[in-house]
Amino acid sequence: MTKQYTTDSKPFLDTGLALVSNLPYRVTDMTEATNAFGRKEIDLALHEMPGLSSLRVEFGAAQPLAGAKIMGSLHMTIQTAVLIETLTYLGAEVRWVSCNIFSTQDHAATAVAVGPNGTVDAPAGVPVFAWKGETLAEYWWCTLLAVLWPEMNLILDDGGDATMLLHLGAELEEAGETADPADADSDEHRVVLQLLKMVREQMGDNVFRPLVAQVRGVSEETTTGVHRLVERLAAGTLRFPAINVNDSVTKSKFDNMYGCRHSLVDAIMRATDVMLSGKRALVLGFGDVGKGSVQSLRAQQAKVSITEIDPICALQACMQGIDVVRMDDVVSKFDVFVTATGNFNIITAAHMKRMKHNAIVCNIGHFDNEIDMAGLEAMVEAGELEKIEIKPQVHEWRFKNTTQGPNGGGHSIIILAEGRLVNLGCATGHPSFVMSASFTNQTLAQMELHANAESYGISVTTLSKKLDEKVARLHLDKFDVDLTVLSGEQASYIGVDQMGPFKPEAYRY
Ligand code: NAD
Ligand code: 3DD
Repeated sequence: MTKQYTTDSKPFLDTGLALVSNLPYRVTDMTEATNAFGRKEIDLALHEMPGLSSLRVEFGAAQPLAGAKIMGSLHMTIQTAVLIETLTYLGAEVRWVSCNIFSTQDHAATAVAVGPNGTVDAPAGVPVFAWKGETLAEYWWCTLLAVLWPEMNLILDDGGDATMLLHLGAELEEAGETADPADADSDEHRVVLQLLKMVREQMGDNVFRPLVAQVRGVSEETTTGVHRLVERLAAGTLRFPAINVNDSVTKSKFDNMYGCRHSLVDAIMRATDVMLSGKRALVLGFGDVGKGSVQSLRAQQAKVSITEIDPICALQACMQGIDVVRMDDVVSKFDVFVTATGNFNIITAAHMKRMKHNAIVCNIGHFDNEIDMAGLEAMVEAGELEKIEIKPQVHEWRFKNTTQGPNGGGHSIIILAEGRLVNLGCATGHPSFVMSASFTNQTLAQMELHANAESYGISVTTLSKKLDEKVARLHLDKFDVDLTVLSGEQASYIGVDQMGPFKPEAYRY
């Protein structure tokens, strides 16, 4: 039973939402029509997610996640709904939020809250706190509500926001300090500090330490989240073991690459209807996501170049006939810009001042700081720039003092999803099949943590290659694949077991 928190606490900032409450869920639209739409799409998605459906068949009877209480912070999409209902099918209790203010598909959130056997009048699903178009204050209110779960013992994270909130809260309590919003270095950081300050004022100074102490481990979905975990591990501040799901080959070499290949142009087309053929497109960063993004744009016959810092990735681009350029040299000549670095300040306000009229700017990396949105907001404050909403998640930013616009006047640029990941802000993200591979890894990681977390110590590890190959096998049947089977002699000749693993740990696919 969830501990009864006070429900008369003051609202958090301008959300109108009591800081702590016993709300069983909060979604935008609890109606029959929305629930039916969500449920239908979940059913369709499951057919395209063979890895998850196979795990349900293989492990359903054994209930391997019985006793697991999983708090999830991952884009609340139809595909995530199938993941959630796989975790509960295997015995887990789950509470869920999205990890991005624009990525929730509201019909997915509604259907998850109602559940397969509930109704909108008597929801019997999973506590979910997510809706498309959350403010930052609402986003962090949702995340707090999901972690204020004393029984929580596992986390499933995407980008590390849930892990960060728990760690920061516990660190402040241990230091006997109250968060000071004046210490913030960004609008979002300020909201987090205001949240922590209000928790301290309304709930005391021993809220996060017990919660962290309960958490046995976290499985992390994405590159940037893994980077934050590795940073904490190196600093000696990580408080529970982590499984790095991103670096399962069947995650990052599929989701990050082929998922973005599908969903990048889907998002740009839905947002702008601009013809990409023949346009000059610049993808900044040529890692897994950048490679998929280049393929996505090239498939539309755009003329694609990249920027890179890494000579190996740059050489890979050259081998594919892709120009490697510097942003400063080309910014005034290109039509479309896509950041995919996981780094920050990749496209600055100064860059955007120099862009062509109506250049399209978007980010497919995890956080919005790849594009200097704060710098643009400052220019709006200073009266140098006007922000005009064309439609939700599509804005014209009109410069007042430039001359490359119509009739020598100010030019505009079109920024998608306010610099947040464009494929989930302006479209529905990756399709089900590729997310099935990612989420099969997530489910296996949660099962592993639930069974053996204490054996890991404080660490950041990946799943075994045997499990990675299992995930691949679970998806091959969709393609009528006939794998060749090694003979015993061949297996010993190349030094592998007949049924795998077929590659050494260091193999790069
Ligand atoms: P990656 O590390 O494989 O690739 C990032 C690349 O950017 C690297 O090659 C790096 O050398 C390069 N880079 C870093 N700083 C740069 C700079 N200043 N200029 C040019 N290049 C630079 O990471 P990835 O797996 O491709 O992920 C990239 C980002 O996308 C991460 O934030 C990740 O979390 C996110 N991601 C998003 C989605 C999505 O659906 N939108 C899916 C998976 C991952
Ligand atoms: N991501 C992309 N499409 C998604 C979808 N349809 N549902 C949930 C999450 C989705 C983001 C993932 O690629 C995540 O693994 C990441 O960001 O790495």
